[in-house]
Amino acid sequence: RQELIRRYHTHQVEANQCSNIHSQVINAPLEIVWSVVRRFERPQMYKKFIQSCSIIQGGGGGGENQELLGVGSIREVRVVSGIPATSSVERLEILDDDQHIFSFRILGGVHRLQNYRSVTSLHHHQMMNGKVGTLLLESYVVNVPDGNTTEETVLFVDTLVRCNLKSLSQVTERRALQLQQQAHDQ
Ligand code: A8S
Repeated sequence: RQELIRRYHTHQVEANQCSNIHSQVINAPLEIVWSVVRRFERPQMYKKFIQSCSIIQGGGGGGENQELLGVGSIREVRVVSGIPATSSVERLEILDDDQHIFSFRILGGVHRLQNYRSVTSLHHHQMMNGKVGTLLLESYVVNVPDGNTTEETVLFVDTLVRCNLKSLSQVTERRALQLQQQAHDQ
């Protein structure tokens, strides 16, 4: 695991860039969390600031199946109103179903986060109550925009990432409970 974390979450950070890593323990099986994280075409499943998403270029792995877009696919997301941004064009960089690693890069759009790249990895995690949950790690690198400090940029991005991870926890924990309930009812 440590080797994997070193490999995927160590970023080269240039002088005009900043970087950080977040962790989130989720009380849901890894398979459920992965089924949500891997859906490159549906970030709005848990990212509350994203209003809609469309694939502007499919690529790799999936063939005709929209659910299995591969590396190189490009999406355009529209951001909800009230945020100093309107859209973002993003490329799928890593989708590893064996090691549960997902990564995308921002190519353009109408916002200030140039050269944003993030990597998300999922790991099995023993919960306090003895159940198996998920440990999620998400790291990012991004340019510090002209006129902003590193601290401001990290604060801004961290706020968005934390919101996304909170929401991902809620969505997947709810889904895990539903599945448990269904199994129990049968
Ligand atoms: C993600 C992470 C981030 C998304 C940011 C940081 C963004 O979608 C929002 C505001 C911006 O200013 C930039 O995993 C951008 O999506 C909510 C439009 C890219």
